[in-house]
Amino acid sequence: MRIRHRLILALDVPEIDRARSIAKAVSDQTDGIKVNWPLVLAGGLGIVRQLAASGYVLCDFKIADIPNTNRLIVEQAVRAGASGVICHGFAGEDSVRACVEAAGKTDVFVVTELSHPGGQEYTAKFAEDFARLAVRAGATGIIAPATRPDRVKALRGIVGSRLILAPGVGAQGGRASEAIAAGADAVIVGRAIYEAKDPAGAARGIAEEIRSARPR
Ligand code: O7M
Repeated sequence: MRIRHRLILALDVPEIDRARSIAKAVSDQTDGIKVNWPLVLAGGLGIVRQLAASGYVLCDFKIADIPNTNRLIVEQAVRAGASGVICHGFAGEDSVRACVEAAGKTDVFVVTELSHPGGQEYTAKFAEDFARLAVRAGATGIIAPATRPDRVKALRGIVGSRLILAPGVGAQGGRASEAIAAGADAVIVGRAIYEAKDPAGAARGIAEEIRSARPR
């Protein structure tokens, strides 16, 4: 993944036309579009294909099954043109390795500690293990919570130069500048952009805040 703006749009917009127009409006402020179940369940994998025609699409299917099923899911995402996929670490090393093998040149990111309050109940207890697992399995990077910059910093110490993408900015209370200053390579932002009256303006504002935290 090529990081320039340090900003990825979480396009959790189940109205296909609106989703397409928001993606287009913010394309020059973002490094890619993260597509999750709300959009894929509404639009099918065809929407991944369409978005992939004009940029980096990260399929956030939070894959967490046995290795064979993981492989089959990743193959579908790759066939649809995804440049990256996201899997969970809790299904175990063999399951993550199956994703990495099936992905080939496609990026794989492993979720460590979820950004919402419930993420502290279980995932936080194993976040370091998941980060180590991601490194061992040859993943591209990890997902770490922008809502807890101290955790981003701790996980950076484990993953070295692998990428850290941090969701939880805006609607969940995290600040882009703090996540980036703590060591995230990019933030993932959904509602603060797609629910704004002017999504392009909102994306520009976040991109500016990021530049102030870590100038290019
Ligand atoms: O900015 P939001 O809160 O509207 O959206 C955040 C997006 O990031 C949304 O698509 C979530 O599914 C995702 N996300 C989290 O919010 N927290 C996490 O810990 C992990 C993710 C994620 O992207 O995992 C890959």
